[in-house]
Amino acid sequence: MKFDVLTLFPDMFNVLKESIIGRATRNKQIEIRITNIRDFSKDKHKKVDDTPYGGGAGMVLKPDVVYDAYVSIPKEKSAKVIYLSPQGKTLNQAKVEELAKEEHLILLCGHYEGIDQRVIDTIVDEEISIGDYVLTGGELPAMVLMDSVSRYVEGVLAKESVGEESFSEGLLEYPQYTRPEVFMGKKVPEVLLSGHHANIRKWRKEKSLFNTYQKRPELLQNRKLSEEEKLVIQRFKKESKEN
Ligand code: 4GO
Repeated sequence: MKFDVLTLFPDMFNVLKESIIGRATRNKQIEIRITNIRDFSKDKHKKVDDTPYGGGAGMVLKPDVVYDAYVSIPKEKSAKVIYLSPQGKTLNQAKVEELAKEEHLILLCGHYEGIDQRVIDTIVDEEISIGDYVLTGGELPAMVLMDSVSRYVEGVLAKESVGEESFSEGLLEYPQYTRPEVFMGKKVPEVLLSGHHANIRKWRKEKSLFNTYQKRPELLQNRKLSEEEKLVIQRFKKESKEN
């Protein structure tokens, strides 16, 4: 997976040198290249923005500077250009999986009041938002997107850890425990010490369903439930009425 980022704040992306994404970059499983939009200013003062036509507060990124930065990126026709913006479709796990199928993503990060609409209309294939709130720039959303997508790239995570976690089946994660066996008087659930793999699978599945039912019931609405899952949820409902 190749990521290109267009930004005015390249140093913000140093975050991605840490941990799993840093390792994936060094292992060449993913490639992250950062282009500083300011390098494409034609101005002797390296100006990249200007006041908005029609008036109003703040500054707008100039279309020609953003366009020249975009053109400088070596790319195939298949490269997909994403603008991180509150106006975009909200990123979720299904969207992450879809983006992971791409070979090359170009992430455009705005700042200030945004980018001249004409260059957005010219180069952007898709607008994506990481949630319904406004940020000072598209850099954090771009990093969120790269992190979530990179998890699906072959070799970035240990085998099997991709499919098993929260949302992979449209459900929340089951609780995890590690040593010590007793912590502040609380014991690890007995079944996890039993070595009985079928029972452990069943317990985890029920905990996933219960977590989802309790914390994010709307996720169950958007998911096809098996007959067995429906029965388990019926039981939760009955138990919650009894207590
Ligand atoms: C993206 C960009 C929020 C998001 C942004 C989001 N705020 N929710 N701000 O994903 C153009 C100038 C957009 C600042 C940018």
